[in-house]
Amino acid sequence: MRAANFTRETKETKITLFLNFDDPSETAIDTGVPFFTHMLEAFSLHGNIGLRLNVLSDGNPHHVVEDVGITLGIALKNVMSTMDGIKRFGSASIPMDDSLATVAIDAAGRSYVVFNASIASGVEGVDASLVKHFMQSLASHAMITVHVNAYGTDDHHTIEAIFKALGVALSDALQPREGVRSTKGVL
Ligand SMILES: [Mn+2]
Repeated sequence: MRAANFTRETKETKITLFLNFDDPSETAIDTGVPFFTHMLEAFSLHGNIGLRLNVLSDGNPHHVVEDVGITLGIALKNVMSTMDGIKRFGSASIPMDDSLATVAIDAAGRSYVVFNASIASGVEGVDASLVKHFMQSLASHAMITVHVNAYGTDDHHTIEAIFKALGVALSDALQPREGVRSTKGVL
């Protein structure tokens, strides 16, 4: 099964996470930051990714978003480590009214983030720098490359399109595929 559990506890947060690419019905998300919960629900639903996530925190959105990114990244790396071969590349371009987000992923052990998104002020403390920080936390712990390009006039739409595209792109990249998808012969 393409799934992994992970629990991470610091003085700022305690996060329990179950990530399951084979059963999207197993989803229950509560981060304590309503907009961020909404974003992860969009990620899960549109990516067809099961995500059970419970967060106890000091209520600081920065701590919650960063630490969920780290925990999700570790769980994702664990899922990939159980797979014999994966498609490796995944991408999605998702519109939402005025906004368009494109996310491209290379899940091959190389951690890198390029983040180009026009987000004016964000929603409920989830601003552009925090969305970027989430991607960096995720990418550095999962050892994946993530490119985000997004524009829009409504920050809610732009951020939501990014999270939907992230889910769809990730689901695409983690499709099982025979053999090692690298000219080096190893990922
Ligand atoms: Mn919404």
